[in-house]
Amino acid sequence: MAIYCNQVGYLPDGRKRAVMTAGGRFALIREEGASKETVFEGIAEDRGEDRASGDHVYAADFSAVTRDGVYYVENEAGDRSHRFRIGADVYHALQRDLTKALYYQRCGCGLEERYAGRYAHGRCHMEDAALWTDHSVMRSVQGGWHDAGDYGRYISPAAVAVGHLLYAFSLFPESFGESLNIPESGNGVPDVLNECRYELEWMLKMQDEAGGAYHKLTAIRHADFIMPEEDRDQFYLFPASSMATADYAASMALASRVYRAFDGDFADELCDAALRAWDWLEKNPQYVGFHNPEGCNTGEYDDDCDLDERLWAAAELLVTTGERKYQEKLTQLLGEDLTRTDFGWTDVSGFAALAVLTDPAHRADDACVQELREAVFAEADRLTVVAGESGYGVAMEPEDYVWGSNMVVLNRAMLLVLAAMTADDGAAYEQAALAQLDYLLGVNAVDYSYVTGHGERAYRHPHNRPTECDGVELPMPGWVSGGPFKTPADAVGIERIKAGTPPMKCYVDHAMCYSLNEITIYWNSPAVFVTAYFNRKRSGIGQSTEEGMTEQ
Ligand code: 9MR
Ligand code: ZN
Repeated sequence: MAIYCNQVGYLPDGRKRAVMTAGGRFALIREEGASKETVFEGIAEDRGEDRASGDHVYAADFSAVTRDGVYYVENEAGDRSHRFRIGADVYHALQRDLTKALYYQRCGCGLEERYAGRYAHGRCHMEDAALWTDHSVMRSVQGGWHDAGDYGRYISPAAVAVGHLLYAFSLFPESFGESLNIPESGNGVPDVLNECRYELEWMLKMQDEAGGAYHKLTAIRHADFIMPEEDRDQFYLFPASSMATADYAASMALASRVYRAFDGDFADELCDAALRAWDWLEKNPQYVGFHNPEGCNTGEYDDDCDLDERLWAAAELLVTTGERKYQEKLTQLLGEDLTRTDFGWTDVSGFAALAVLTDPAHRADDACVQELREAVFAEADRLTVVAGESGYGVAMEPEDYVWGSNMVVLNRAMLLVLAAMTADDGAAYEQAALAQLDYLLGVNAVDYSYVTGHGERAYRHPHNRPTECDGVELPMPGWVSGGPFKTPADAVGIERIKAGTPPMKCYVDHAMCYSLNEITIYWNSPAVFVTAYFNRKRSGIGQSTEEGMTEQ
């Protein structure tokens, strides 16, 4: 019999639920030193069969308890949940570590011990890269973040990660006061922007003469399990795609607005890069795809549709410049058969909604605003129903457990947050968003917190090359796992997970499980957005602060 809880903790004013696989009475026990006190008792609600896990589940609701402290849930049989906290600050250290994790991905520099502690390592990937189309042409493109457990660097994932982070900062700035202890800390700029700038400076180097963004910068094959500074493989710049270039235009335009208040020259440079990328898109109105050449096994990040990326670019450039031509493009693209609510690397349409609906100057046409609002509410309503029907409160159908399913969970939480911020009464959306964090942090059928170092039973073996090679027992804290995948694609996962295993249980905490347990920059970044939302100063669930919606 299991009792699954949010192992990190619950907000005093949020809904608090644990999920049990047997019914009956439960008790909430408060621990203080050696003393244990039963502070709440209830009868678990029968939630029936949960489709994604195959479990019959019961919800133990203890929302009534709001007092700070350390607790656990116990059932009639004496089974206990992991320990967790209740407190207004339960997600503070989590948000900090989720953000700091990106520092550990820095490429083209060494990680010094005073910032990286025992995860310090030497400078990596300092050699120039060759153009894939002409190996005799070399370019200096050092910098940026390693994408994931591999050492490649890819434009669409970079743009999306920076997008999540910059929106998190610009909408919830008061959640970003804490120092990350990175080299730039104390320079007067919030550390999340210092960290993003490391990626943006690299992105500035990733534009070709015509304004296109190189699709990726990788070797031909993924490196062996070696430290990054030991990887001496030749890296190549692969040709621009329309998807990468549109993501690039969008993220650079967004960044130019955010950095304007801190560094005007840098903002100008970003804006200029965005405009040159837009120019490339205008000259290349047809889809320009990317496929790995024969023999290349590094990330492909292919996508058969570039319209959502163009939509995002049009929205960001409209909000950045106010120019009519971007509105026209936005209107035209909204006439296409596109989603409007996704925040992943294949589908970035939700960013267009985010840009338009949170624009303090309301630059977009009313019709466009109306259309995006409706799309956001329709999807948020659908997700709220899906989450309500899930025994675990997660806004996922069984078929949604794809490679990197935790990204889907977090992107949906972002959409619910956007709905909460846009609605007159956002309380229900906000509670649904919070339930997604519960799932990530332990209210799931495998009893793991999917963030390293956070929770009594946090997963410990991310597929991440430095983690396997650095000789340190524990991984860096703050990494989101890709999570369950209904059709595992790596050898260990295929071997360990029996056919017919329910999707939510298709997970193994094993370092070789790259399709189940890798880390990526763009799986952490939406978690930063969601935790930053819940870490902002607020008077209660459902009450967005005014600052959230206005410009710095
Ligand atoms: O996240 C990507 C996933 O959606 C794809 O199905 C998978 C296979 O192409 O690739 C994943 O992306 C990986 C990328 O190719 C290389 N860096 C690590 C990424 C996460 O596993
Ligand atoms: Zn590197």
